[in-house]
Amino acid sequence: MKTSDTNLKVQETLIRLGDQPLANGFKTNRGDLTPKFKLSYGVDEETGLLTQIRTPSIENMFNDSYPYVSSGSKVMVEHFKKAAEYCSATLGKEKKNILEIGSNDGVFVKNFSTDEAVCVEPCGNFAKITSDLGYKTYNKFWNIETATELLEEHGKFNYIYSANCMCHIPDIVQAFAAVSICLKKGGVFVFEDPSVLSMINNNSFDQLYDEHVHMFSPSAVANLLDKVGLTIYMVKHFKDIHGGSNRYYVIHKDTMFALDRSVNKALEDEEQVFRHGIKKTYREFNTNISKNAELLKTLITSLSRTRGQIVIGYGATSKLTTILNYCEITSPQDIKYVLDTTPEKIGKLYPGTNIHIKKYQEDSLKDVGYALLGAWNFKDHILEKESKAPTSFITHVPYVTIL
Ligand code: DWN
Repeated sequence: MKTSDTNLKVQETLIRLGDQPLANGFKTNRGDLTPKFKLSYGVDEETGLLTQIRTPSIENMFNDSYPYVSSGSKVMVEHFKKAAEYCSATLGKEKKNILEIGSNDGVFVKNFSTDEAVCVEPCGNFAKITSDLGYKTYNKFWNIETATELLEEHGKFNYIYSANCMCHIPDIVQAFAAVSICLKKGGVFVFEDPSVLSMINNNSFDQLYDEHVHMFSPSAVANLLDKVGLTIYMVKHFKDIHGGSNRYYVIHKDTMFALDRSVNKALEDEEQVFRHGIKKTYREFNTNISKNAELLKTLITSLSRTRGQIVIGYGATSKLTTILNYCEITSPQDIKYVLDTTPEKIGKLYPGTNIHIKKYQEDSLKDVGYALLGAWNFKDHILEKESKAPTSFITHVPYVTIL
C-alpha cells in the first residue's frame, strides 16, 4: 500500500479510527453532514514512521480560515519565547537569517526584527498577520518549489524553525529535503511535534486526526533526515507541551558537531516502548483505543442520560473531534456544548456532530456537573483556573477518569 505520493510504503493497517471529519472543520450549519474519510495509520517499512494510509487534501485542511491560533494560551507564548531565546543564543553575534516554516500568527518570529526572519505559512488568514507585521511572508505550502524560491530570494538560512508543522506534511521526505537545500552549512534546523511515544504511553489516541499525517518517533525522524543528508544532534522532550512533544535539533551530516547524550536517551526510551515489536505495539494501542472509547462513551452517556447531569466539553481542540466522532458522541443530549476561548470557533458546530461551541466566560461552569477535558494537554492550567467551580472534570488520558 502506498500512502498517496509520499514515497512512504505501508504494508499493513495497524490503527483504525473509523470515519472522521477534518478536525478543524468547524461548521456553522449541520455539523453531522461534514464529509468524512477513513482515518487509519500504518508503519512505513523503511523508516518505521507511523503515517496515515490516506490523507485528505492539504488545501482542504489548511485554508484561509484555519482556526487554530498558536498564541492561544500563555503557556504556548512562553514556550515559543524560550525557543526564540535558544535561537538567539545559538546564532550569537552571527547576522540572523531565520526561516520559520508554519509561522501561524507570528508567535515565534515576533521575537525577532522584520529583517531577521522570513515566514512560510499556507493559511492565508495567518500569512496576512505576519505580513502586516512587516515580515516577508510566503503564503505557500512548504516543499521543494517554495524552498527554491526562498533560496533565490534570501540565500541559505542559518536557522530554520518549525513547530507543529512538519508532522502535517504528507511528503515528509520532500519537506526535509527542502529544508536541507535551504540550510546553510553549519546552520541549525529546529523543529518540534507531538511525540508518538507520549501518545502510546498516554493512550492519547486523539492525537490522531487528519492534520497529524505522521506521528514522529526519534528513530523514524533520524531515518527520514538521513535520506536528505541531515542528522539530529540533540533532542529535547517537553512533557507538558501538546501532550508530550519532542524538539529535534538538526544539522547537515558533514558538519563537525558534538552528539548530545539526549539523542541516545531518546532512542533508548523508544526501544523500551517498542520492546515487543513496533507493529505489535501499535496493534495493542489500537485495541486499547476501542476499550477506552467504550469506557468514555459509557461514562458520559450514563451521566447525561441516566443521571440527568449536565456534561459539557472544555476546550474545542482538534483532538476532541477524534474523540466525539470515534465514540459517536454527536448529540447535545450527551455533550451539551463545548466551551472555548477562540473567536473563530465560537458559535460553530463540532465537525461531524450537532454539538455547539460556546464562548467561555468566567462563570461558565457555575451550573455544570461534569466537563470533558478536550484540552487535557492543559489539564494543570485548567484545573487551577477552575479550582472554585462545582464541576468535576473528566479525562481519558491516560485512562478514563473523573478527576
Ligand atoms: O498540531 C496542532 C496543534 C499544535 O494545535 C494543530 N494541528 C491543531 C492544534 O491542535 P489542538 O486544537 O488539539 O490544540 P490545543 O492547543 O490543544 O487546542 C487548545 C484549544 O482549547 C483552543 O481552541 C483553545 C482552547 N482552550 C480553552 O478554551 N480554554 C485552551 C485552554 C488552555 C483554555 O483554558
